[in-house]
Amino acid sequence: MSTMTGSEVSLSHSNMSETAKPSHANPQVKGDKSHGGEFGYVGIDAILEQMRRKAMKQGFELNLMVVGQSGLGKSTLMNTLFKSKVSRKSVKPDPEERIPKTIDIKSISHDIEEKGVRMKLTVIDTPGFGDQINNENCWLPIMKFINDQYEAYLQEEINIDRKKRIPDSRVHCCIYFIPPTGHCLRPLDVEFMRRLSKVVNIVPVIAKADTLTLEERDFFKQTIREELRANGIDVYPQKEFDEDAEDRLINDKIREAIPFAVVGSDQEYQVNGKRILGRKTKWGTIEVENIAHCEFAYLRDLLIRTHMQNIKDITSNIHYETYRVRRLNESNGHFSIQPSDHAAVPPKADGQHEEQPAVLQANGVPPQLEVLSHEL
Ligand SMILES: Nc1nc2c(ncn2[C@@H]2O[C@H](COP(=O)(O)OP(=O)(O)O)[C@@H](O)[C@H]2O)c(=O)[nH]1
Ligand SMILES: [Mg+2]
Repeated sequence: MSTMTGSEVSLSHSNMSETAKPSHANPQVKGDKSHGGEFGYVGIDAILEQMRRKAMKQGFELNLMVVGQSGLGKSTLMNTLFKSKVSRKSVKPDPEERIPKTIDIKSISHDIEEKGVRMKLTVIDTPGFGDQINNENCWLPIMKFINDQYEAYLQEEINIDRKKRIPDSRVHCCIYFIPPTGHCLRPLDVEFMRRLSKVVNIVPVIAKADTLTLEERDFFKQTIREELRANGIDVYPQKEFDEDAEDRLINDKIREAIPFAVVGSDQEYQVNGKRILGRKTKWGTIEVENIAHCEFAYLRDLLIRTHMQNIKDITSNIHYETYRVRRLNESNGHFSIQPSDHAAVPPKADGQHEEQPAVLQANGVPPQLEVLSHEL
């Protein structure tokens, strides 16, 4: 399994083939340095340009889910994230129907374009999470929604006549909004993240962080990190999926900084001649993209600028794969195939697979994946 991405691939300049004929090996690629006359140049690095062009043509897709109590600023933050109205403002519930029977999960897609790069962003809003008096099992409809998307993908994938590009509605990342209480996580937060972190990438954030003082914020962040650790909750970026020392270095910094204390706003203001997104108060304007004010920029960079491909790769290679193997094992329960030694999915470090069927419990690994995928 590789989570290497096009943008992360770094090919050192080729000196592999001393005998390669250089004369015709200088593809005239836009933006490429001239290698004319350079002996031994094969042009392998031009693959990057090929990948770039292919990716540009296809565009990018990201499916983000936001979860948290109403009023925590989920819609506002999504609007902030993409500086456009990508998500609807929450609607005040009608007093007659204050307790909805089910959580109504809504997806809203937007096509965004920046510097010629197209991106389809889908925000999946889960209004009403944790709003009821009894919040037991309120994670269930969300878990079901996530699994339903995996199922839809699986059904497309196992079709004999499958589409070249399977429509991807899988949830790539779930942003979980923690209320800014300054105390500790609530049992509901722990329960949700403990269960959901096994099926989806979770990025916890402290909502409305402007309500906390700097000391309160640091203390709360530290408390949350300790509680996540104590409860064996592995949020994104998961340590076990770091691929090398460089990954580990970058991701350790992120792990030390989570949960990001964010402030959202879709209002623009003029500050020192610059237009900024902010929240104007009696005592000043909070600039949401200013890292001296809040950590929104860290969240945006993680989701879009530095880790988007990795978030999608982990969804596909780990979370979806785990689901796929479980489903295929279930429907092929009568097969008695010996577990193979080489796993397609690395085992979960915490070994917590209490809700998985026995075949996964043994080693947390899909033993029959290869054989079954051929059967299909
Ligand atoms: N103080 C503060 N208020 C916020 C923040 N983000 C949103 N709000 C306000 O909180 C209210 C609810 O926001 P909304 O985005 O609709 O919350 P949702 O129900 O979670 O989608 C609105 O009045 C927002 O203007 C924030 O970061 N700080
Ligand atoms: Mg909302």
